Amino acid sequence: MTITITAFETSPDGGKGLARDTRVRWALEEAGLPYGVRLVSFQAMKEPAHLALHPFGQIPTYEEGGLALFETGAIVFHIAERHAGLLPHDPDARTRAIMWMFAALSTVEPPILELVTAKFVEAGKPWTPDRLPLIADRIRARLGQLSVRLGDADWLDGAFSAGDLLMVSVLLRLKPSGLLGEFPSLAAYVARGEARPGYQRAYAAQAAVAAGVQA
Ligand code: GTB
Repeated sequence: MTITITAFETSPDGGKGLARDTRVRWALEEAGLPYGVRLVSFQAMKEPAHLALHPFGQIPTYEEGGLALFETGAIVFHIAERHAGLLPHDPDARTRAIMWMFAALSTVEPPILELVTAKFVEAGKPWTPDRLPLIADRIRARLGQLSVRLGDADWLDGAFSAGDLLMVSVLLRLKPSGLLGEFPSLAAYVARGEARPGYQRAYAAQAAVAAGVQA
């Protein structure tokens, strides 16, 4: 069955891999699944054809036969459930990997998104200079806890899983802030994720869009 995802026609990050189609591309690469990409403009994302796929007018979306999905957590979970390589077979280990998917999206990502909002969306607001250090400290607290749990392991719970894929994807957003560098074990964890051939292929594919050379 053909898989088609959507991605920004013009990503605001200029192809640095920070838009959320990268994590879906990465999951597809880890699973060894070919996929097509439909690029959408900011205007097209708010039009009825795209809103029928994504009620919030965002990317990425995922289409496979009659199935249409939005939300990267649900998309990565769908891929991981049906293909080898992203979830362990052992039932308890599988549930723990899914737990880490939720942890990435609902516990670690929110303060990181707050930082992005404060820095870019609320850049000139009078409250922003006071808010930024508070948000940074909330992120530091989460990173500290996460680094304790990771310890000197390569991945969060045994072999690489969809939990690591989402956690690394979430942490990557912190790179420009310098906060990740304060936690060397997490910086190394992210680097291990980035070094995976599947991530490299996903990154190259989204960078090709920004460079205007998408296959
Ligand atoms: N919870 C949803 C999911 O995980 O799928 C969130 C989806 C989402 O935020 N999509 C963003 C979007 O479509 C793109 S990824 N935004 C357009 C809109 O809402 O109108 C977020 C993103 C955007 C830009 C950068 N960047 O330039 O660095 C990074 C991440």
